[in-house]
Amino acid sequence: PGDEDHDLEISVVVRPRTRTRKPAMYKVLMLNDDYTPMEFVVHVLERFFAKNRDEATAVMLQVHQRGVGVCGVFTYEVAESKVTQVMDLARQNQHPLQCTIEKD
Ligand code: TYC
Repeated sequence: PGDEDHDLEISVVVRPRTRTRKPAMYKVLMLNDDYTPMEFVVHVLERFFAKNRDEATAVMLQVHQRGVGVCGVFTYEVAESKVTQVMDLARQNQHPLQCTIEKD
């Protein structure tokens, strides 16, 4: 007699995630062209990719000689923001500099 709710409880067993996912990472690539001054590319690498003068020069020369180089690796939103900042500054200075994103 009386309350019998106590044996009607429903158990739900939730399997824990195997692991916490790391975010997908994306490379920001700088592309060579025949017109953008080397000094401007070095400036961009220092300003937006936290490179010192030597690191920036090495990446710029890699792009100049091989056609493409890696500026850095970031989450998608950060990578996209870097590309926008580079392209905006290049456009303001009327340089044809291009950079792009590639999944790491
Ligand atoms: N090739 C350019 C020049 O000779 C220099 C340059 C380097 C341009 C890297 C773009 O991403 C670049 N002035």
